[in-house]
Formats: sequence, C-alpha cells, structure tokens
Amino acid sequence: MAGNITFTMIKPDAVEANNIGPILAKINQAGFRIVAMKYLKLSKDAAGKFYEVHKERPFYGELVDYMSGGPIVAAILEKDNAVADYRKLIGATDPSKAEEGTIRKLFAKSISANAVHGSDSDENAHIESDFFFSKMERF
Ligand code: 3AN
Repeated sequence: MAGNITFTMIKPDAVEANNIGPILAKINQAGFRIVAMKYLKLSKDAAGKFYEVHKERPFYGELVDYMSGGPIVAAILEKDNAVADYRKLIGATDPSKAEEGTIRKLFAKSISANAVHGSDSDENAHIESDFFFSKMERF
C-alpha cells in the first residue's frame, strides 16, 4: 500500500536563489500538507550520514560538500501516494531532462544543484523523516 508521507529538502542552490517561497507554493498547490519543517545548515558529518547510501558513487564527496555548504529547508509532506506524487512534482534528477512545470525544471541549476530532494520509497521517507524530526516536531 502506498504511504502518505514523503520527506523533502529545499537544497542550498534554491535557498540561495531566494526560491523557498515559490517552491513551498508549488508544494501546497499540488495538495501536500506540511507535517514538519525546519531551516538549518547540515554539518559535513550529518550530510555524509544522510547520503550514506551513495557512498560508493563518484559524486558522493561533491554531494556532501554541496549539501553542507549552505542552509536548507527540511520538511515532511503528507498526501495520498506522497512519494510517487512528489517525485512527479519535482521531475527528473537531471533538470535538463525534467518535464515542463516541475520544480526542478523551474528552479534547478544542474544535476548536483537540483533544487530539491524527494524520498524514493516509503521506507526511505520514514528513515529520512526520522533523521531530521522528533515526534514533538510533527503536526
Ligand atoms: P534523486 O535526488 O532524484 O533521487 P539520486 O538519489 O540518484 O537522485 O541522487 C541523489 C543526489 O545526488 C541528487 N539529488 C543529486 O544532488 C546528486 N546526484 C545524482 N546524480 C549525480 C551526478 N551524476 N552528478 C552529481 N550529482 C549527482
């Protein structure tokens, strides 16, 4: 059964470009409810842990440096079929391949600075949400 939460981050490039507001507007317009949200800067250590699954990939070091290089917005989003619907809203990892109207097509700069993160499975949505938020921070 498809779960009803996903986890997202608005990445440093999109924060730097002043696109927090427009991205949150797209998220709300697409019918997601914000369950939890915070504005923070990841340490290198925390970014390394978050992306541990990509440890063996050639871009891991670059990704960790990038994600710890500036503030991000982290949030848990709720909607029926949240993971798949959010992946559809954000578009392909590479913004040049993302569909028109998607968040990455509108706001991403490159494959590494690609504006937003979205969980790729229900299991990861829960793992990633638990990485950032306690029960007291969810509404
Ligand atoms: P997605 O974020 O679409 O699920 P993943 O899980 O394959 O994509 O990759 C995680 C993150 O790693 C991406 N959001 C992107 O920032 C970075 N990344 C993925 N592929 C590359 C690449 N070929 N070069 C540089 N960074 C990449």
